[in-house]
Amino acid sequence: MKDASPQPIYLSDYTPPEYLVDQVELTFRLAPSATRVISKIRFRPNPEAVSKRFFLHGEGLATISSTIDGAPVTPREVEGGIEVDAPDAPFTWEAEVEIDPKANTALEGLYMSNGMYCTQCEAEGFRKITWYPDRPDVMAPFTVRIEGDEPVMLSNGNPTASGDGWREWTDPWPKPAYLFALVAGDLVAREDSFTTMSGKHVDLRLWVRPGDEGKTAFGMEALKKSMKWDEEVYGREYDLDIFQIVAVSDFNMGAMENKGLNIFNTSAVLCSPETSTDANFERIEAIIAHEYFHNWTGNRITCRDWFQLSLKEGLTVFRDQQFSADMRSPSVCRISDVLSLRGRQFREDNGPLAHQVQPDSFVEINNFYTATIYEKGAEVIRMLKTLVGDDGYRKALDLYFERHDGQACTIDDWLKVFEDATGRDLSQFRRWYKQAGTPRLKVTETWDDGTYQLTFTQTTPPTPGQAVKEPQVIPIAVGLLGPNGDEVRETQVLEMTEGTQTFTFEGLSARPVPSILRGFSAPVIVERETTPDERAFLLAHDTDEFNRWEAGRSLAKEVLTGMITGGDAPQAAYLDALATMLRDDSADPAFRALALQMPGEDDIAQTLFDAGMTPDPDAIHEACETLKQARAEYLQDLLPRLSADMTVSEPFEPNAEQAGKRALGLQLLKLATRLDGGKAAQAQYEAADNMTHSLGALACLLDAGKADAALAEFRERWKNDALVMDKWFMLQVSHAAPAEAAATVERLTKDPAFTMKNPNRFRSVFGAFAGNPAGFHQKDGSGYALLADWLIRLDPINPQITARMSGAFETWKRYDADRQDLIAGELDRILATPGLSRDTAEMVGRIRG
Ligand code: 0A1
Ligand code: ZN
Repeated sequence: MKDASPQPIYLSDYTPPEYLVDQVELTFRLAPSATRVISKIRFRPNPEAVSKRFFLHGEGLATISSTIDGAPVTPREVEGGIEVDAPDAPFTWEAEVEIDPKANTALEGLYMSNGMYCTQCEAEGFRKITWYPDRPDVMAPFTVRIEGDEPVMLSNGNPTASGDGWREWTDPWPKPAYLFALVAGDLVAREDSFTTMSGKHVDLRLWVRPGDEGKTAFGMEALKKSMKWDEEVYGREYDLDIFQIVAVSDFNMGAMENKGLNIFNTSAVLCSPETSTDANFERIEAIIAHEYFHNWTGNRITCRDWFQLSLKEGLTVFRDQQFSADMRSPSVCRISDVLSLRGRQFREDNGPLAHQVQPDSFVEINNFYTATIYEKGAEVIRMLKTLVGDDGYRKALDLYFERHDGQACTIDDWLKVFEDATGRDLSQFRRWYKQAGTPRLKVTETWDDGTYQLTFTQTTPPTPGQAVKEPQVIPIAVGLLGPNGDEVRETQVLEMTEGTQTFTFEGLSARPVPSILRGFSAPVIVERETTPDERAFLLAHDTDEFNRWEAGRSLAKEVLTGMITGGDAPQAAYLDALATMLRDDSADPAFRALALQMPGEDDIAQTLFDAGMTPDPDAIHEACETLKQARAEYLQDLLPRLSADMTVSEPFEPNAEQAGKRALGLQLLKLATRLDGGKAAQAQYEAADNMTHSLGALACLLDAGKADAALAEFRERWKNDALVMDKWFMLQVSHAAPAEAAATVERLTKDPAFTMKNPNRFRSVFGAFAGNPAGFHQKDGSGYALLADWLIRLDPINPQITARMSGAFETWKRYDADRQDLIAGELDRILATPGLSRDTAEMVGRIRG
């Protein structure tokens, strides 16, 4: 157990490493409960060091022996590791330690999943494997020898030697320890190859447990597409003889970019039409790309320290977003990215966990793998690209790779590259990294005889530890539409740098309708008084697909907030606009599906809170149900024709075109279910030959209260497929009626297939519970107590997942005093738990405030 009252680490305290590493040689003698790790490491003093202390990180290591240049040494135990007297000259450190992978339930370091050995070293897991300067600015080539009787034994780099009961791997590229990986067990591979742009042959392997071979085809294709795309778009070529992916069932996150040996959560790589939805395929394609792209943005160029995490993560998310946009529909991808940004990052940025893209301090780095570091980090890069233009961006990236290859860098290095490549001063832009909180952009306008003016005022609310904010550079993409719907001014990027700034458009023949923040050109909240008619006009005419969607979305939100607060609810305008949009057969079905999707209940709660009101989760739920019913009734005449049009007659392909049709088909089925009590859904469920259809139908049957038979059938059919069973758990919780959600969770946790040791299974129940706001926020506090009980139980097993899941409470200050008291009580109960992990203590402490 970690210390419960740990001290923060500060960016300003950074000092260079005292010793650098020239070479690492590791030998693993595998045994489930007593693995021996023998290390031989060449150190040399760092000429840039400010002290001479020889310190090695380590956690839970039983040291068998340690020597320097062959002579035994006696290390001194200090906080977080050991100190040893070492020469002020190059030397060789050798140590043998014993670790217990079988007892490792935290899934960090070397652990066992389903009988196979695997590792997770980011951020600070390597120190649980052996003594080492476990910091990303210490980079070294590794040679790894694995001894054991496992049929497959893998590590980073290229295979260099093997014999009976051992394998050797050599990674020539210097890397930080967090990119180390080892996997051993009974695995089978899908094999393929790729020829790089300079003609080099690369072997590709996707390793899975026997039985999962049928779920590897799509992942392999996605990998090859990613490799090609990175060559074509960024000029980046792969740099080893082999690239491997391994699927692991017990994994805390989605996947990990270990050099040449990516490790994936099974849910982030395994898929087949029978077992996976279109959404799964899309996510898998993006994650495979993300991890592959890290080879250059993260691995070849890594982070100096963890305060720079967004240097690799923001950039790599941006790159995977670009890739998905190229593989699929750019506007549909953009809308999905913004939905996720608003749902996760804006929520984070507007609560007690708000933090900078480059934080100044942290307690537990594992708690900083956040939507802000990842998704806001990607938005910041997207803005940078908008500001410097495509050519400027490409020049800067070329310079980045040329100047910093093989280095551990900072966000300032990154910005400097842009300054040097484009001649632009980015000192004000840097505030995007240093100021937390989502800027509000107030818009007012004037019209006077052919001259139209837009005035913007930016304000960013205070966030924890940061009361005052300076104006940021905001690229605002704007287009103007004439009264007949024609575009009278094409998209232009207005560069806002002041707190308040006016932009003038001359020579217009009539007052235009503005389309502001096209493509969501900056991660801000636009506040502008408009009429429902204007939104309906934009939904009908805007040439910018994002803003077309946005107009419909804000209209829906206005209807809902009006219904809840007794204010104006322009339902007629909304329904009419929706029908017009749906009838537009020239619009991509995927776009229409997104436009038909209801705003989430959490989104409405945040909107009400932002407007100075106290959201009532029950009232929000009621309003959503009422509007869903009204939509079904209003649109009913359209349903038969449109549903028929969405039929896919070709064999299932997880491509964007078919997926779009199925997505719209499912939205229509939801409407139909409100009218026919589940008849069409039952028929679809019975006829389904792919998971998108069966799961979508099952969700509708749950909403109609007619799912008992289908749920039982589904369970029986899929009881041996863990990833499908996760869906079975999740769906029941997310579709439970508010008053039944907690009881559903309790029932499911007693199901023999429930286990809290598997992060996917735990999340499928409790993540879904937190995502069912009316169920989670029941007035009597039963939802809060239930989640807190399970977090307290999970913490000693897996602190990382416990800390992440405690984020369910992050919005507590939005709610009424009674709910706040109930939540505060649960947060205090968690905090008072003896031996609480550092991860959970930090998160719950920050949420409690
Ligand atoms: N770097 C990985 C994600 C990751 C982060 C932390 C982990 O353990 C704490 C594991 C994986 C990525 O961006 O995909
Ligand atoms: Zn990443």
